[in-house]
Formats: sequence, structure tokens, C-alpha cells
Amino acid sequence: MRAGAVGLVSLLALGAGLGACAASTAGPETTTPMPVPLSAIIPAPVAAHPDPAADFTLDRSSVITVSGGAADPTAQWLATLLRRGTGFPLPIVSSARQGERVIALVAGPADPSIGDEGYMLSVTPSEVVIRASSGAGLFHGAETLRQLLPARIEDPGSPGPWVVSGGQILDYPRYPWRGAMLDVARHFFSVADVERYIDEIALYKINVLHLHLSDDQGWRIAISAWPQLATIGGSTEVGGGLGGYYTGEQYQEIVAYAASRYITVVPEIDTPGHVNAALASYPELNCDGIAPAPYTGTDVGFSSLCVGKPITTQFLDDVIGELAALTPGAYIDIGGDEATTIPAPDYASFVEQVTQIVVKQGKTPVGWAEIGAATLPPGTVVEGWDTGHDASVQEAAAQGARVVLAPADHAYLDQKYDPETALGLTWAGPVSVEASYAWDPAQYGVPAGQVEGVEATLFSETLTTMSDLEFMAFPRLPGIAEIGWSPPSSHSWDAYRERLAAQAPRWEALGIGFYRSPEIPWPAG
Ligand code: TNX
Repeated sequence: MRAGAVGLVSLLALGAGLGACAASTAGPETTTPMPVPLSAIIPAPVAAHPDPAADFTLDRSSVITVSGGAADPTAQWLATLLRRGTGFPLPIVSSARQGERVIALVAGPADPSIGDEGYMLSVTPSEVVIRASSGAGLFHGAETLRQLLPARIEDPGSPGPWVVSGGQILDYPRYPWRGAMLDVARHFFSVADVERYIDEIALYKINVLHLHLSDDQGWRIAISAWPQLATIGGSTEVGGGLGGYYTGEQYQEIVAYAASRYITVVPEIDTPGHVNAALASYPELNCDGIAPAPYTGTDVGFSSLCVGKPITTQFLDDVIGELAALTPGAYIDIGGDEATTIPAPDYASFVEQVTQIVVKQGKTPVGWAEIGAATLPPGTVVEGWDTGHDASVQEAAAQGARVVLAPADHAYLDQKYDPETALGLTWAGPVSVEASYAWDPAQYGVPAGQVEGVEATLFSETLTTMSDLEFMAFPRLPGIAEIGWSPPSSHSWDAYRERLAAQAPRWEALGIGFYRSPEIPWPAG
């Protein structure tokens, strides 16, 4: 699914100001702030055509109309957000009465260039129309409208006026996979925390939540045939805290919450390495039949499943089978990184076995770059991490795998911003805000048609609370989201840092404790 640029030429020509800076205040004769320019949103839109004579003002008598069933969930979501912020009733109706100002969500035929995730947004004095061919497109359009409203829309019962800049946006993603990986294994995060993170990444049109559900320090998903994985494997975390795990129902709640934001959960069970929590839970999974002690440190690369032992196959069948049954999305991630304790041929045969188990369950395998050393089923998605230029990414690409790029020196949100950052690791960093934005997935030697997208990873060895996650993700995550969504022609650090600065009041209103990096010209306040 790659959307073309058909029909965009005139809009692009008129869309001067793309990447322009954020709202400024009007002249001294008035205190009414200028509305957010159409081109100020993150990710930058494909094309924006401002019409200063066509601003729209949301008022107490405004209504939301829906047309096409796919519009209903987004209408509900948008109504909740706007009612809370404005205090207006904003009923959802099938058609507006004469003179009512309207936000119209229209699911149906749209410009073919927008593909299945794009949207068109048109703002005139009487209506805001968001049109898309899918629910996902409408949702992305609604997130755009949210950014076009003043940041105080995030605060309950705020005063107006609620002015949206006039004009048109036509917008669609560069890549189909715009991911955020969250490590709930090194430290456990509650369902509420994960749902909050889902809302935060949805703001920037991320559409994949890769959940790192198991590692040496913790196993975080209950598996009915292997209950001790959760009760023993889930009972620890880095630093010796209590850990935790999701029941199947809780995991499904996360998956459903993500789906309501058009985000697909990709669950990862890391194998054959990164398995101390599983080995500690069941002695029989170990080659010598002896369970190791739970692990609460931060080393990597010391544990492995016992390749070739029949019970290992049983374990994989049961775990992947149950996870597949709980997961409506197309993907199961089998990890595959840093398996340094087993010989290369054993590693390759293991990866071939485990990816076939995923295929047998009707899912598409995903794994870290190292799995490129094995023969992979068609369609496999490989995630390039390290620097992204490593040989295994090329090996995977050469066999036709689709590649998601998460180069650690740009996309690892667990790395310190600078040497002074209190949280975070250092092995690939520091990763400044500028570094997180200064890369292009097209420059990693992977054939263009095989670059599936990007991912911002958040490993949690040093992160214990939701505020820690937010401090590391913001302000870097929006840059990676923009690299995954926006056309390369809009890429400009100077313009981007102005747009990023303008996000700060919204994060403050949402209670997101972001890092006030000195690289960004934050507004005073
Ligand atoms: C490398 S990224 C790892 C993880 C660590 C991470 C810390 C990858 C595939 N493996 O096990 O948590 O570095 O940055």
C-alpha cells in the first residue's frame, strides 16, 4: 500500500508555507490569538492550502455529522474530546439544520491518492469536513483537527474562542508501519499506563504498538498451559521490584483500546535469547533441567531456550498459539535478538522453526534484524535496530523481507538526550532531539519497496514510571512519527523545531512531563 501523488500538483503549488512556524499573536489592536496554521501540525501534512478568509469557529450550537458507518467511532471519540474541552453539547446527528456550524465526518470515496490511511480536511466558515475512505483515515483527520484547535481544548471546560484556520489539507502516510515499541518486561507498566501511552502516540498518527512482553527480567502475559510464566516469571523486574503481568483479558483490553485509536498491537515474545524469566519459571525448559534464579539486572545475551529439546517446541506451540488467539492483528513478533550463547546453525534452525509456528497460526512473523541470518517465510517483517546498517538487515532484505527501521542512534528513545540526562542508557547515544529527526529510512540500503516503515523503541531498563516514559518519549517520538508519515520534501530541522515547540502547551495541558531540551525554542510560560 503506497499512496501516489496523483492530483496533488495544484494543491502543492498552492500550499506554500508547509513547515512554516507555529501560531503567533495578532497585532496590538486585538488579543485574539491567530489560529494554528494548517501547516503547523506534526507530522507535517502532504499538502496544505490555507485560506485566511475561511476560518471556522466552533460554537455552542455546533453539531457533528456522520456519514458512512466507519465514521461512527471517530465521531464518538471526537465528540468526547471536544465536549470536555469546550463544555458545548456537540450532538452527533445525521444531518445539520440550517445555520448550524458543522464538523462533518464522511467515510466514503475520496481522492485515490490518500490510500487507506489518508484523509482530506476542508475548513470553511460553515463547516469542517473530514473525508476518508476508511475509519483509520478519519481518525487521523480528527487528530489533525485536534492539533488545529488551541491547546486549551485539552483542558476541561476551557473558554473559547475555538477558531480553526480556513483552507484544505490533503494528507496520507509515506510508510504503512509507524511503530512505537514499549518494553513492559524490564519494568512492568499497568494497563492504564499503556492506554495512556496509546493516546499519546495516536496524537502523532503512530499506527503500531509493538509490545515487548517478555525478557530475562520478566514475563508479562498469562499463558494458560504454562501458568508459572506469569506467576513466577512475572514476579520480578529490573531492580527487584514486584513486576506484574497481564491476564488474557487485560491484554485484550489493551488491544481493543489500541484498535479504537486505529493502532495494531504487535506482541513480542523474545526468543531464543532474553528468556531467563521463562527458564526460571519451568526447570524443564532448561537443557540441564535446572531453573536459574530470577534475574533483576540489566545484562543482555546470557540466556537461551534449549534448541531441539521437544518441550521447547511444545512451549513455543502453546505460547504462540494462545497469543495468536488473543491477537486480532496480523503479526506475532518472535524477537530473535542477541542470542549469543548458541551456535549460529542452531540459531538459524530455531528461527526457521519458530517463524513456521507463527505462520501455522495464521500470522505474519516479525523479528529483530538478526533473524535475517535464517531462511524466512515470505512477508516476514524484520526490524533493523543497532545502527540499521548491519549486515543482517541486508541479508533479510535480500530474501525479500519487509524492513522496519529503528536505528538505535536515532530512534532509541531509551538513550540519554545528552550525557547529563538522569535517565536512559548510553550505548547508542546520546540521541538528541535533532538526532531523532535527522535520518531518512530511504538511506539504509533497503530496496524502496521493502521499507515498511519506522519504529521508535522505548526499552525500560532505567524507566520505572509513566513520567519516566513520557520524559524519554517527548519530545523525540513526534520526530520519528513525522519521518514515518511526512514526505521527505517537508523535512527541515529549522521548521520542525518551531512546530515542535508549539506542541508544548498541549503536552502541558495533557500532563505530559516532557524534556525541555535546550535544542527547541519552547514558548515562554
Ligand atoms: C538492545 S534492541 C536490545 C535490548 C536492550 C536495548 C537497550 C534489541 C533488539 N536488543 O535488549 O534493552 O538494547 O537499548
